[in-house]
Amino acid sequence: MSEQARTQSVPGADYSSEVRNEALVRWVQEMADLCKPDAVYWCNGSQEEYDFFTGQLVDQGTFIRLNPEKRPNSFACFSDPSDVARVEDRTFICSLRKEDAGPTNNWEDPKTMKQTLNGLFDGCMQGRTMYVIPFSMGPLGSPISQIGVELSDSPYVVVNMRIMTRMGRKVIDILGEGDFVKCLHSVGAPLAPGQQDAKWPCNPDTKYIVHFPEERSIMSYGSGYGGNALLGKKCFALRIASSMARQEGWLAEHMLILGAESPEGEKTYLAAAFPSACGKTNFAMMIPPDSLDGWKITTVGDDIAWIKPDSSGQLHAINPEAGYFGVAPGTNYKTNPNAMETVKANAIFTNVGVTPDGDVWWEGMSDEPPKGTITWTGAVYDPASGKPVAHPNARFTVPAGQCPSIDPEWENPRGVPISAFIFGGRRSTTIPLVYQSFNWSFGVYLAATMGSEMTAAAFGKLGQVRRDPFAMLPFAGYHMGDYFNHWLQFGRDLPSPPRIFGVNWFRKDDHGNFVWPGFGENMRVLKWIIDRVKGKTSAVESPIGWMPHYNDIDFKGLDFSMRDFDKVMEVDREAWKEELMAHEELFSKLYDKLPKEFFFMRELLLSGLWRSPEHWHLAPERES
Ligand code: TSX
Ligand code: MN
Repeated sequence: MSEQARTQSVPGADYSSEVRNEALVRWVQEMADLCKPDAVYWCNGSQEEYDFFTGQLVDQGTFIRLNPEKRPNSFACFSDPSDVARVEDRTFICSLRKEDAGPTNNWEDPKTMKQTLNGLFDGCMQGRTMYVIPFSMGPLGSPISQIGVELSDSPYVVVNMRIMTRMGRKVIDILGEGDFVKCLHSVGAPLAPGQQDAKWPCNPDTKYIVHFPEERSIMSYGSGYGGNALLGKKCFALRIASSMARQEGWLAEHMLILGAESPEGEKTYLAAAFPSACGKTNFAMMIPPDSLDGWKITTVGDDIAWIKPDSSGQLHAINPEAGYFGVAPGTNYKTNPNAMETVKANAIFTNVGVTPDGDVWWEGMSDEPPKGTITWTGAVYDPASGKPVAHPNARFTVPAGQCPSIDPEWENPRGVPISAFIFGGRRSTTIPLVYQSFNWSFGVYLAATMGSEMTAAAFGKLGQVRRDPFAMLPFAGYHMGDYFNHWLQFGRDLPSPPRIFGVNWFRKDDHGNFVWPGFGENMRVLKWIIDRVKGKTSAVESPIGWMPHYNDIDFKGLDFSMRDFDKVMEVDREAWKEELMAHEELFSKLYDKLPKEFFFMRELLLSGLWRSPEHWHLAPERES
């Protein structure tokens, strides 16, 4: 590459000559030699730079500038129809030993994989610019934060990374001569001289999302979408970080973090894991009902938590992200008013519809799209077609600080103290609204065996339960059995580990109707959880854990009878025997590394189910 091509073609001073980190400079040079871009640009992270790249994406036809009166400083774009989601079957954990990746991850020998990838990356950026994107996962300079550098040939990645992470020159200053996670990304679509670029360049035939946990690096080829391309999120903050966390004695989890403030002003922070399609972002931004006067929810994060014990053993969590990359369809002023307010400005929308007045629309935003709305495939919406306006996995990218419920401590470098963990799935039967595990070990068992019913036919059969341990199945960077053991050991090392709870907002009655109203009303369940953590309320021992009596939950202002409560809390012994037997599938898959404790806990839970139900009635104490 010529010296000429090395210079910056876009605004901002070229600071590359001032970068002191020799390993970084060398790696950028090596990757530029491999990928052969026309130019290399070091991102500084400024607003001017963001405006320049979004403007360029508009000129190229990739971005549509939305109506500034309706959606200031916001853009919409449509991806290639072949590039709409994470590609799990193309995702690899290339640890040195296959048994370290485990049976739930794709594995390839790192040497072999590097050979394949070096072939693909050779010349893959011809006709494009390689952007050097330094980013911090977590507040700048926090002891819990980690630094990465993504090299990408996609300006879409640059502008999304500016929202989703702390990005730019300031990260280089903090990095100094320290270590960073190497993230190489290409859309895999080199341009011949004079070749017209696609609006959404990608490689429709070849995609690889590859992690090298021992050397803490990531190589992603062929996709420009979401978790495939914004490498700070799933690839780094979950897959690579989970592997680092196991080695170093902390946790990198697929969890939201929220604060709950009591009417007296007492604050409790909780972390919660849910599989996809359970409304995780809605829960993180929930607005409690007025009838529970004075309770307030604040949002620290909606997707990922990095958790470390301090010297006294108290856990502290940070949200490593700086933005939300949330699913748009289904988001509206009823399901999540805070998200609707958050996306009012400075947002990037991918694969939503665009209305004739230059705003966005997606399924669930309102009953009908405005006439003449353009769908994510670029066609005028035709209700007769049966095709949706927005792709079901359409996303908004937006700065976290714009959320009205953002927690004042969300950027505290020490993190927030975590008092409890919550795990939940979408289950129409069997799993009660809320229960507290007997102890840390049973909590780990609960989380490991968590499952969710399919809402779309995309994965398996409709209504079938899919196990998604800790909501981490696609995101653990190592063997899931080792992961469970890490959780067990992590708890043993804490003087008083947080309490662990299971929840299920999705239980249905015999007519197929949801029994629990959900959404803001979930605050009533949270209140019981917090009371339990503080030792302020009673509970009854059931075969699966501790449960509230009807009277222990504050139903003030909600029409929810004791009969409703019994329905949503019922522990059907036959159904639970089947549930515990169904855990076998997961157990046999992970057998060689599954904690021994799991087999004993399952037996203990089974033995408890033989007791007659009179021993753990949930109705308030009977009057004598
Ligand atoms: O996000 C949801 N949450 C968590 C909110 C804080 N959803 C949406 C899930 C899809 C992503 C829910 N859906 C929740 C919930 O708690 N509960 C339900 C089920 C439900 C759906 C509709 C109603 C009630 C329950 N409607 C009426 O009662 C009118
Ligand atoms: Mn997620």
